[in-house]
Amino acid sequence: MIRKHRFLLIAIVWLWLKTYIVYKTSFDIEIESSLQEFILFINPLSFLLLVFGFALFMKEKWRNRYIVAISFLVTVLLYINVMFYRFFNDFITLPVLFQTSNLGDLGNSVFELFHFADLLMFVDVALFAWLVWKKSSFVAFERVTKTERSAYFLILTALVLVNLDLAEGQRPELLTRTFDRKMLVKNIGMYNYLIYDAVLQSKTKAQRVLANGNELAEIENYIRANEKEPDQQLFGIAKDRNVIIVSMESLQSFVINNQVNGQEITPFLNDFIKESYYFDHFYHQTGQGKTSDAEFLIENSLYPLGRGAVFFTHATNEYHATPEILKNKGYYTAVFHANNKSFWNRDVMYHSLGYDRYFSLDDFHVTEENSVGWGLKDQHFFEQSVAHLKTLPQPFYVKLITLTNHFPFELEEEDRMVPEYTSNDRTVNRYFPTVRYMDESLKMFVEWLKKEGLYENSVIILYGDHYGISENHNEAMAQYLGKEEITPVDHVQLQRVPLIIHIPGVTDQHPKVISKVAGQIDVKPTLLHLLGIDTKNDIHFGQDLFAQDKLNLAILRDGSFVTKDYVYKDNTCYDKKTGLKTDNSQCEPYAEKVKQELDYSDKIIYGDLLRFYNEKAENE
Ligand code: GP9
Ligand code: MN
Repeated sequence: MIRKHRFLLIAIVWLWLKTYIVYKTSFDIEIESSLQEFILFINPLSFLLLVFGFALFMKEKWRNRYIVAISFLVTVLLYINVMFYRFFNDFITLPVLFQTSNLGDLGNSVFELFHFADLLMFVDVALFAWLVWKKSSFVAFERVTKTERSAYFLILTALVLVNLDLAEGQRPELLTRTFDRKMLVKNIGMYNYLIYDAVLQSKTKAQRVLANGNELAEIENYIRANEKEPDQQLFGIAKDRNVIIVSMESLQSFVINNQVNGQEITPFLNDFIKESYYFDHFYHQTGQGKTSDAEFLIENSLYPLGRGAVFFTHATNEYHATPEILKNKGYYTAVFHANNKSFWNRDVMYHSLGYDRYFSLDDFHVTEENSVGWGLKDQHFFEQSVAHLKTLPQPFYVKLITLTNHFPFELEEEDRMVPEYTSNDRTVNRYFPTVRYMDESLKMFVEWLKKEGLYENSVIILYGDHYGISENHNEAMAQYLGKEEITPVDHVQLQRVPLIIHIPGVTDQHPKVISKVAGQIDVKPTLLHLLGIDTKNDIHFGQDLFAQDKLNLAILRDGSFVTKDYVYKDNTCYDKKTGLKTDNSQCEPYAEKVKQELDYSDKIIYGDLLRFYNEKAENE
């Protein structure tokens, strides 16, 4: 019998082993016990048995071709995941897999991410094809009996059940709590995860149809109870001013007031902070949608999704974002970003957020000389943006998105103002000169604003969008920070990004460093209050950063959270000061709230609940 199905068995067993080898070599999957290792080992098998199993219903000629085709497709899937993981340090999900326009635009980065050894992954498929083509005796087979077929699928079913049972034992509620993708992949496997994801996706679609306005009422109650009174002195202090928001690509807080080889990394920002409100315990809360998630947080004060990029999955929802609110107050709203307009589905999403105009790639003059890495260099980007800005009706609300400080942090010699760092990690080394370059570009931007008379009557908000250095680079980061290792607490602390609020005539008189624990979710109500706009009927999860009793809390999208004294990550509570594990009861008071808040936010997005809110607002 083994002989009879030799080719099929070889293909299954080999792809199984290959997947396991790739798990161990290309992904960083933490294993804590031999049982976990065993689960990891068996988890690719059920999916492979399923997809290869269809071969048992085919005639010889088709059957062997089918085996080769499936080997190829599974390998492609595996490989896409490897590439994706190298870049995002995460496993791919269906919404992201199908936004091929984005994967195509990765361009140079893909090239960076490609290793020659990757080709080895496809050698076996070529060998299988050769066997089918040349060695028909080796791949020959006899008719499959009904009993054999039944036995095969029985084994498959048993395997799925055993796998699920073991996984559930490791992690109760595994399949209902979706935002820990690593945990899922570790337990049910990368392939099954995609099936799981597909089921979720269709559930998502159904959720919108089934949702009704009543759910919003409960959420509104929560939000009203959560709300804090704005600081009366600051409420309306920037009334009718222009708003200029800059998304600073991959900028983390650890470079602020810090040096590389004895030189300041962000001299401009360090000075600018001295004339601004600077938030030094401000966290990014993004998920897979990276820059776009940050934009989503800042302008909606809703959480992005645990899977996929909300800019892609729910771009046609009803939102009540800052640009729309300001537009209704007579502002002109525009966004500037020198990339393909469809990247992150921005062209569709910006419409839903209430933007009048999107200045994208086509609106900029981009040449070989003025580009590097992902495109137009920041300095040129700002220069050309200011030329457009001059022509806009005022007051305006604008958002500018920088690009040069993006992985793989490419920069020409002439633009390098600080040396690379020296470690054996090229990514970390190259991060510093590109940050320095962005800093210089920001300096020029502010100068140009002054020159064009656009500075005095504006509020300028600068924020870091998300981390630039992923945990794949912990070793070099530990070296840079002078630590032995990056602990879980260090890791969470590294998710801090700068937030700077600059109000000419106000913050230069009374600058302040504010150390409340906060996050991107808090920007929307804060800004609206500065502009003197009431938010008593607005749906938002953030709290005014200047409110006296603003909670010390930042909820990260993977379910981790930070309070004044504690960090909660992977079901463990840590003492922030010592970095050591502490009793879970310390984090307990927040844990329920965190879960609730993420859940409410997801409900709004999946159910497209703000469409009911808008109806209500119109009826008022
Ligand atoms: C792409 C730019 C970078 O337009 O915003 O995106 P990221 O990879 O950081 O999300
Ligand atoms: Mn980004």
